[in-house]
Amino acid sequence: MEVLPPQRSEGYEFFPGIGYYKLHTASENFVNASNICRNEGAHLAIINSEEEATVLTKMLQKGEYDIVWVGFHDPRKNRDFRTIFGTPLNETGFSKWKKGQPDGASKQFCGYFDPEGLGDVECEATFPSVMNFKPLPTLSLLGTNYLAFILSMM
Ligand SMILES: [Ca+2]
Repeated sequence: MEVLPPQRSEGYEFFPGIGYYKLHTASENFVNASNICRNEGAHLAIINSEEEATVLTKMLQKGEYDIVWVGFHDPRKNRDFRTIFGTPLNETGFSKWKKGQPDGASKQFCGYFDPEGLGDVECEATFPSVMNFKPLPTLSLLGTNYLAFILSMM
């Protein structure tokens, strides 16, 4: 059986059962942050559960950051928030808006996360970002410990 671990760049932390995350600390606008993630074989984090939101909160608190880009936006500028892969936000498993958000009807089309929830903001704003990739399904059959072992050997 051929095992191909996902691409991995430096600095990703593994959270068992959830995935690999990295806090990209340099502030970028949404498009640049998204491209930087893609170049690392990852994507802006898409939060699928409270547990995953907790992971992001921990990462922010460790770095003492308030706000990060995550992988959702309003691509048609009509308040139909979707992930960067096109899934409606309310189907992701985590769509808890921060109190008062979203509030940027005519000008805030990109999505952020902070420990109080999700928000919309101008895409030209610059923030750190959380990059994520999840173990490939074929590899998860082998168990996450095995995958972590493979990656630790790279
Ligand atoms: Ca807002």
